[in-house]
Order: sequence, then structure tokens, then C-alpha cells
Amino acid sequence: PTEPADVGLLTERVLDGLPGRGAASTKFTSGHVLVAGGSRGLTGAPCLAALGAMRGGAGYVTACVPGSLEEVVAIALMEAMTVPLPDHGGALVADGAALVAERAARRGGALVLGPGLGTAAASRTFARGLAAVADVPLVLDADGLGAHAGRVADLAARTAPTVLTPHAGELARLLDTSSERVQAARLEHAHTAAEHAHAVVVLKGDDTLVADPDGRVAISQGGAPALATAGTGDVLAGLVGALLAQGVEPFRAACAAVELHARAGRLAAEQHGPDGVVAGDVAAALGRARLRDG
Ligand code: NPW
Ligand code: AMP
Ligand code: MG
Repeated sequence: PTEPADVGLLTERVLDGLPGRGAASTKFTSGHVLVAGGSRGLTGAPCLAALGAMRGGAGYVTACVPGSLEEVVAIALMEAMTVPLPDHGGALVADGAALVAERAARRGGALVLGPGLGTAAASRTFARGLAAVADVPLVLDADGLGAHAGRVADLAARTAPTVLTPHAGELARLLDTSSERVQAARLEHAHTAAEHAHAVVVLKGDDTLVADPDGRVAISQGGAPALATAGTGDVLAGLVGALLAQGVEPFRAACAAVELHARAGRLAAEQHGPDGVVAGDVAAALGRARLRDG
């Protein structure tokens, strides 16, 4: 792994001038986010990603999930649309990729791919196929990253922007190394993945890093241990998707999402106590996190 050239701290100035709703807005102009993922046992993850997108300001969110689990997701997500995709035993299969890509082409916006996808071979093929053909900004998270294990360079062929949101274990799989090696040289590994994938890489943890392919890295000062609970990563992926769908350029979208997510974690901790926070509370606090004095 190589060293990045331009390393700085992430400050709240990244939130200056983010787009938001105004009198002329409609649900369509506020940003459309498609979420693709979910599998039996992991239906919460696409729901939390959709919630992160909605609470992150997206006006129109569609969850594309295994057909046999669609109703579970529809019940959990009152405000989101759902699209049933072909599945085998509750796991997405390759055929669904063209359906999601076609919807993305028709509606535009951003695609969040991977939360709760699972590790079935067919679901991995689905994720690789969709990432390759979806011509909209992409957030690749969770098992969508796992599907690209050792194939990070395939992502460089995409023409629309790509943001990867791995934790250390996921980045290790992407780069075919161990999480210990990643943790021992986080900056270098994030930068290397960004270079190889031609993507923005958000390496999550208590000191989340955002790296771009040109050698820029922003380091979050953390301060939100309440985020150390299941599903908060799924919320972050949806939030990045919302900002991309609102037209924010990918490095800035990733940096602003990390900052808003940490602020929301702190706000949720004030309300529930740091040990009582669940991922849904973090999503619920995202709107207040956007208010500068919030
Ligand atoms: P080690 O120790 O390095 O060998 P996985 P996941 C390693 C969904 N979810 N933080 C460590 O291995 C997600 O969306 C569904 C974390 C560890 O064993 C995914 O689709 C929820 N891990 C799926 O579950 C809520 C670290 O990586 C392994 C690490 C699996 O995602 C929860 C874990 O990685 C969840 O979001 C670090 N800092 N450093 C739901 N309600 O539906 C190293 N590791 O196996 O990809 O597990 O992140 O839980
Ligand atoms: P995931 O591993 O995908 O569930 O994502 C977990 C989320 O929580 C990421 O955004 C991490 O950066 C964040 N997180 C986990 N632990 C901490 C911590 N101790 N301090 C701050 N953020 C954390
Ligand atoms: Mg995750």
C-alpha cells in the first residue's frame, strides 16, 4: 500500500452549503435513492439504509429486495417504495441486476448496493453485475463489497461516481489482506483501494477516513462511540446515497455523510444514553444533525 499525498482533518465546514429543500422542491428534485440488498435474516440492513437515505434528505426512496421478503421490508418502511426482485431461498440472484439497472436509468438518482445482501454465490454475481452496468452514482457497502473481494480494480471500469464504505474487515477482503494489516496502516490501505477502484473510499471506525483516488484523505475526529452498534453502517451507506442523489460530488458527499452520521450519533446519545442508542435512533437524528446549532 502507498501513502496518500494530502491528508487533513474533517471539520464541520464540510456541511456548509449542502443542498436542501426549498419552496420549489418536489419529492423528485430532493433526490431519488435506490437501495438493493437484503436476504433472509438480514432484512433490517436494507431498511436501515433506506431510512438513512430518507432521513438524509432523499425525497424518493425505493428498496429493491428479494421478492419473497418484500412484504417484510414494505411493512418496516412506510414511506419507501419496494420492488420485488427474483430470489432463491431469500437470496438475490443475477437476473435482478438488469431490473435494478433499468430502474436506475429511468429514474436517475443514486444506488446503494449491498446492505444485508448476504454471501450466496448468486447474490455476489448479482452485485458484480449491477455495479458494472448501473450508470448512476453508486455506494457499495457490506456484502456488495464482499462480492468484489480481490476484484477491486473491476470497479475502475465504471463511468459514474463510486463510493465504497468498508469497515476494516471488508477493506481487508477487498484488497486480499488481513484486517490486522489494514488496521496497522489505515491511511495507506484506504488510499490504495481508492486508487485501484477509482473510487472514494470511506474506511470506517472510530477515526473514519475518507480517501479519493487523487491522494486526498480527510480524517474524522470521531467522538461518537454510540455508533458502535449493529446497523449504523447501513444508515451511513443510505446517507451517502442521499447526498449523491442530491448532486453532491462524491468526496464531499462522503465527508459530509461521515460528519452528519457522527453528529447524529452524539445527538442520539444525548437522548438515549450512549449505550442505549440503536441504529434507527441515529437515522432519526440525521435531520437535526444538519442544523448547525443542533
Ligand atoms: P476478523 O476479526 O477481522 O477476522 P462481516 P457485518 C472483521 C448486515 N447487517 N468492524 C471481523 O473479522 C450487513 O449489511 C445486517 C467490523 C468480523 O468478523 C452485511 O450485509 C443487520 N468487522 C452483513 O450483515 C445489522 C470487522 O469483519 C468481520 C472490523 C454482515 O456485515 C447488522 C465482520 O464483517 C449488519 O449491518 C471492524 N472494525 N474489523 C440487520 N439488522 O439486518 C475487522 N472486522 O462478516 O461482513 O459482518 O459487518 O456484520
Ligand atoms: P458497520 O461496521 O458497517 O456496521 O458500521 C459501523 C459504523 O459505526 C461506522 O460508521 C463506524 O465508523 C461507526 N463506529 C463503529 N465504532 C465506532 C466508534 N467506537 N466510534 C465512532 N464510530 C464508530
Ligand atoms: Mg456494515
